[in-house]
Amino acid sequence: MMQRKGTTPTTFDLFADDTRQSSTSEQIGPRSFVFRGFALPLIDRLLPSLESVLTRAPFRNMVTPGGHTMSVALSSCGQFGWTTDRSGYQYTRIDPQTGQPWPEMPEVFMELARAAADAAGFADFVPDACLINRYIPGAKMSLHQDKDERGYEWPVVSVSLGIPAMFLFGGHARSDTTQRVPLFHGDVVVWGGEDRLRFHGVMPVKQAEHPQLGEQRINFTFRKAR
Ligand code: MD6
Ligand code: FE
Repeated sequence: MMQRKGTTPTTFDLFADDTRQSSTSEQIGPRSFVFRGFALPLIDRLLPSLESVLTRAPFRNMVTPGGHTMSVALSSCGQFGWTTDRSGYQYTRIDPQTGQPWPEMPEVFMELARAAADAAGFADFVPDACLINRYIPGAKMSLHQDKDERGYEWPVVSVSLGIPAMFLFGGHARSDTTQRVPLFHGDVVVWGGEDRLRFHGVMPVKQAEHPQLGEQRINFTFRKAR
């Protein structure tokens, strides 16, 4: 079992009433946790739901306000989707690529986000936006803060699927030192409260192949945008 210096893994039960399974958690900030394998009991429902969302809102490589094409391909589901173009970043109700509302957030996505937030001490989380990111080998996410939401009283819940990645978890200044947190298929990270605006990113993803998802890493991030 992966263990990091300075963190205290604790064992707890997931979904105690049906698919009983234990998992470990690591605390990476006062109100930030990594829940290892937390998404695995739901994986057989998550993957078909993901496919259905992607049929209606396919991945696209967006262009940032600075004119760079992002190496991570994005889609969204829920009431709000996250888009970026030369004029800036914003949440929209309509997918600009299809002219249609973003696909509804699948029930199993909502369940997962809620359970993970609850495990981190944020009861009754009802996300209205789920960003879906696809990292192919070499793709990365530079250090940034998630701050396009209207308020910060709810956490960000981030789910990793597919090939591994090294998550960087920094502080409140871009120059603060970062913790390196390896993330694997099924891991869920939650950061909120005083940690909500901490800088974070993803190092360039290494070449690898996952039995179910192939040569890619899929990340969901759930937020309350409005
Ligand atoms: C991750 N992702 O992929 C963390 N933030 O583990 C993010 O922090 C993120 O993928 C904003 C938009 C897209 C992202
Ligand atoms: Fe982020």
